[in-house]
Amino acid sequence: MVYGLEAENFRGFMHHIDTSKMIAKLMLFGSSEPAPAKVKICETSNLKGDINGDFSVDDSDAYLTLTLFLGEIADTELEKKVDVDGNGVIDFKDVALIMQEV
Ligand SMILES: [Ca+2]
Ligand SMILES: [Ca+2]
Repeated sequence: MVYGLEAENFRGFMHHIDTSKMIAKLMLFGSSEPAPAKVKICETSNLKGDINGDFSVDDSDAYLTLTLFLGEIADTELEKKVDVDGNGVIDFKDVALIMQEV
């Protein structure tokens, strides 16, 4: 059960990972539809945390991390790049570290 601002984002049954992602999106961007949704993954940059390949670490990278990788084991080169703190799992700390770069 949910009530209050943005409650419409939590209707029906949700997996706890999806609930976490939505809460983080709302906390980071104030909306379930953040502006950087148009970004795409690019593997040309070797900069840790830069997963859209624009050679800077910003909220677009944090958004991609949230929506695509959170909760996944970091075993590919791209996932290792997203695992900013290097603990082997893509988690909220990685998103927070990316957001510190903004
Ligand atoms: Ca970037
Ligand atoms: Ca991590």
